[in-house]
Amino acid sequence: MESPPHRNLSRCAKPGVAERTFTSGRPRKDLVDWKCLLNKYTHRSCNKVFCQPWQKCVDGTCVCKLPYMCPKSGTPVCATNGREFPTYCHQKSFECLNPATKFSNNGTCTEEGKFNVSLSYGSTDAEGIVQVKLVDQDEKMFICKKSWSMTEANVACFDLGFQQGALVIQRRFNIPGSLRINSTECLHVRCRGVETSLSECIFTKRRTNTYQGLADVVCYTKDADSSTNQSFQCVNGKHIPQESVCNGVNECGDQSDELCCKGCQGKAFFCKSGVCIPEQYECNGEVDCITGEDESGCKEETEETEILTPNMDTERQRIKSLLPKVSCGVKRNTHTRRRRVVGGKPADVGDYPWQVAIKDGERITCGGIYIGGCWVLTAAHCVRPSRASHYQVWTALLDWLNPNAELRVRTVSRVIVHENYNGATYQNDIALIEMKKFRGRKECELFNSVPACVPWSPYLFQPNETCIISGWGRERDNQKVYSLRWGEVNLIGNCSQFYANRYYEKEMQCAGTNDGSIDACKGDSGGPLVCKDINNVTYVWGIVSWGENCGKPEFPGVYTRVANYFNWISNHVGRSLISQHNV
Ligand code: 4AZ
Repeated sequence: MESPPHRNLSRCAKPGVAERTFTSGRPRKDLVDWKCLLNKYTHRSCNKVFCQPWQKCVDGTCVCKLPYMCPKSGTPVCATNGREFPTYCHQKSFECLNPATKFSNNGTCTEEGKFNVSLSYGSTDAEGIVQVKLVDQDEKMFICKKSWSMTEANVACFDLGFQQGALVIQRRFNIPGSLRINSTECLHVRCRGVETSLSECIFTKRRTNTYQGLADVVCYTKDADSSTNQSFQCVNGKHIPQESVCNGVNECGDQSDELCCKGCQGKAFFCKSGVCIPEQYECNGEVDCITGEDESGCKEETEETEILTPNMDTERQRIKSLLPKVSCGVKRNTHTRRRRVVGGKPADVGDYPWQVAIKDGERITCGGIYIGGCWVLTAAHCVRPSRASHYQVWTALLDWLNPNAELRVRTVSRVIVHENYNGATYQNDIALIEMKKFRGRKECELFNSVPACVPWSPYLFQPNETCIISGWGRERDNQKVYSLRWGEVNLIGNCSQFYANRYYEKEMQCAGTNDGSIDACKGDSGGPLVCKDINNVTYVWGIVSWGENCGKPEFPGVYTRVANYFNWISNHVGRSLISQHNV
């Protein structure tokens, strides 16, 4: 949800998934998902976090976009090399490719104004009291300690060229006594933590009659670092105290201390994707959890906040809102609901607009999932490339004995089976069907169908979440089914306990019910296991693949884990068709 930055949002009801663990400063090793740490996730891992608007997600990593891909609208900014850029996005994209060229100021480049950070009164270049010279000021100023946290300190160190950020912010440096007199004047600074220069943060002038203390920092250098068995090693090599992990604050500087969490401590919000974010990001008008729950159930407040300095964080959000969006997973109109798998219930027209049937010759043999354009996802074991001309894709079908008016039939131009599909183990049981366009047409024109979204991260849905299967497969007593049926199943973790040596966690997903009453069965293969996110957007989380019998609780249904194949799918159908964030 994007909303104008001047409006404040607050939460009216906490979602059930937001789990908080408060501790009293003791290290909480049980907050960390150690297996997840092996993936070495950082702020550039788009399985865990959104990329910046000047980046795109490729193979799980945020990579730099080229400046020309930025939205055109915006005002000029000046970079540290004296070069002007048409917008902040253009500058950040250029910087992403050439990290030495940082942001300097909003507006054009002028001679008199240059932003500058320096450290004074330390014994090395890497430490000292922080001083900044703002663009429109002549003199260097100190920063108030009160506004100074690891977030700001990391940015100051990045600015000075220390790529791992800050080591500590609590060291006292000896400053000349005369300085203490006028140090009631200092700058407050607030950064988001994603900046590479302090000039991108928000500065406000404060006057108080009390000595506030001045911000200082020791930037990280290999020599200064000391690891103990109580410390946590960040992906960038830096060591931080164990008790700083999963607290919402990016102490590492690369966010690696906040991305593999089972819960959060302190003032942090837990995203169910296993990420801790600062509490202030909850209901701040920008989605931070990839699963969206930090901006769900928020109520709008009428309070207005006035922004005094050029706010590059607001500008970043504005750029984000201008990026192209794909439309998927949202039903067009909730049809006038006429009331009416193993178990399950009959579906109505328009209930499952991504569900398709695959007809091979005279029979409907499998299900499939429409994902946009002319593309249908199905199971590899359902199709053979050499039989492409024999297949038909039936869309918007309910009952194949009495076809409804919405039904559309398309022939197939191409079948792509995963190159590592293994018919013996059912590994990589995934295939794409490309439907033929009508002569002279550019699109497939399936007006009664809606594509399901393709999940770009394996962390979008978790075990125990309830999802939906649908299909024309057999009923429990092997009874034939002519009409589309659906049922709710739960995602099951730890499925090797049911299928020892046959279950591949990364590639497969089990789902079922405790009593086995709802299950996919013969004929449902290739069809969808869909899950809805917090905003009711539907994702194809699985493809019906295999299982021992049907409806047996000790043998849940096994589905192809679609998120694992996002890159494979996007390589064939094109990124822009399925990429929801940062095309
Ligand atoms: C099948 O034969 C099949 N209970 C599909 C799903 C399941 C079992 C068999 C899962 O196509």
